[in-house]
Amino acid sequence: MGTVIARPVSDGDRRSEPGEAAQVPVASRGRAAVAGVVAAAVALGAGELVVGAVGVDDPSLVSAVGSEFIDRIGASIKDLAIELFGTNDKLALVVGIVVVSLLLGAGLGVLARRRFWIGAAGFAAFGVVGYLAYRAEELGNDTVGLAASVVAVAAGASALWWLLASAERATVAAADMRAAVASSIGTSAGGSTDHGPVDDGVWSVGDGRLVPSPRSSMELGAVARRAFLATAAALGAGAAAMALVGRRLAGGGASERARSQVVLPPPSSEAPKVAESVPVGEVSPYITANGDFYRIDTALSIPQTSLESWRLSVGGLVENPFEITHAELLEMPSVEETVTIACVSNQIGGRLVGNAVWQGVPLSALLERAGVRPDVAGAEGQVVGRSLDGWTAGFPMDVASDGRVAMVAYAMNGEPLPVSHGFPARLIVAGLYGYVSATKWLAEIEITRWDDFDGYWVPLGWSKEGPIKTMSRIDVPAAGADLVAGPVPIAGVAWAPTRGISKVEVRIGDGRWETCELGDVASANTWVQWKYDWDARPGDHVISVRATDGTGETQTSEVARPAPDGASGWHARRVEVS
Ligand SMILES: Nc1nc2c(c(=O)[nH]1)N[C@H]1C(S)=C(S)[C@@H](COP(=O)(O)O)O[C@H]1N2
Ligand SMILES: [Mo]
Repeated sequence: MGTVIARPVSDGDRRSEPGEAAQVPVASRGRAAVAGVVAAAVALGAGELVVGAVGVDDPSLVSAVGSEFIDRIGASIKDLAIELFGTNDKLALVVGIVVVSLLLGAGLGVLARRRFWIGAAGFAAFGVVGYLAYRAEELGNDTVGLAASVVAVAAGASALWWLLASAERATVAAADMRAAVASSIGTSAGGSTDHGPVDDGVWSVGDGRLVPSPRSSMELGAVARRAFLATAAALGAGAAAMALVGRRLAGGGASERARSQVVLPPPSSEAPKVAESVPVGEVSPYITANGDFYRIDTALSIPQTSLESWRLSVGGLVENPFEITHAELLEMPSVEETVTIACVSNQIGGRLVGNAVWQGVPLSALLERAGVRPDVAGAEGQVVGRSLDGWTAGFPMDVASDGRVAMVAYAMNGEPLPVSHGFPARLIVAGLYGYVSATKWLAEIEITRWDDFDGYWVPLGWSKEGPIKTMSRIDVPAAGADLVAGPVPIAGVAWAPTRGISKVEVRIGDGRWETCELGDVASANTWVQWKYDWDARPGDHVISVRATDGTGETQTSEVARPAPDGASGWHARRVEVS
């Protein structure tokens, strides 16, 4: 009996097909890489879903890994990260972790083509890293981390298995197609005319059994490739959906719910209201709106809490350590104070500084109730704030008792503290950079000896003491602005919290220092808006600014980078006047 396909295509034949290096059909490298990427996405998505469904307020595996990264490595490159990504540094980290995971997935996919166990082992290793990071993460429940890791590994490995099988079918179909085409060219093409219903366009009879016809082999090849792509796309979409649902479930954050229940008491003393006195174009408003306030912290997942479960404990070297609830904190007499806080990482002219009205309980009231032991009441002592996620900052006891504004704040600009700014309570200490004082998501105040404890950033090379340096910033005109000759307002802000600002001067090029007009301030703890009416002449000009603090000391021209104790130097801006 004549056949259309002289040499039937079978598995046995395919193995000996010249040009096919593999002895067994394997997925192409490209498809295997795609399979690996999608499988890694499935693993990440499944992990998110488990955390969202079971853990609710626990951080995700990705964020646990990110936190570990921050604590181990990230901290030392914090300034670089802020420089590169600004306050999006956390988003950049998460994106980075996801991208690296997907790339590793691609590699595992390729390795797993012939030895699936390598892929499975790779996913298991992923899972172990995720789980260990989770255990190290203060916020995470270990059981949730274990469940998320196990499910992520199982889902990722299963997806890889499935996709590789699908990719193999595409390879097999492609080989069938090549073989079928080759053989149909090698024999009497179109032989079907002689042989009755042997070739219906889909199947041919070869050696007494059905084999794909040349045409249908091509179609089958295309079908198998499409099937692989469809499976990969569907799993990829499923991974994204799991991640989104997981994040949505987790993001129903307890703190956001708790915050909406807070009813703020009226403060026992109100902060003086200050009118915007230098309303010049884009100059920073005197009070920074909560939504515009810079955010800097190491928290990839914000620690969550409910009003019922939150406690503030005050302890350490005190006579009467105690714990208070949220309700008890809000029942205590409170103050309202306008205070400018700044980040030590703020560059000259940078935006990591803001001014807000804070309401809270004076630190002195809490320390008095606890009864600080006399041997640590002075320079020997240290006040350490510890957050719900284990971050710490410490400042000298002297600072707590020298009469400056220092409080456990629970409201910011008349609203309960926003979650990203420390809900339900944080420390605010006038005159100190945030990294040594402004503990957000406050859980504990501990009195220690100055020499016995270093806060989070100190072992990482930052100065143990962090008084805010006198600084001034030009807000208008904008950098590189094209200006027209004539009157041009120059304006900005200057700050030296606790000392206040007594004078701000600007200089055009190498000209004389000109004294600026200053706005009103609530106290020496806030920045001041300043303005100078410049009669601009055509040309290229560099505008510089410097401030003098309330003690009469003028801001140094000496340029210092933020590390280890804050940037210094005069802010300058080049403009063009035509
Ligand atoms: N728990 C916690 N509190 C923290 C930090 C942190 O990383 N974790 N960062 C501090 C730093 S470095 C600064 S500058 C301020 C910033 O406060 P903000 O984000 O409300 O502007 O918070 C401080 N409080
Ligand atoms: Mo900071």
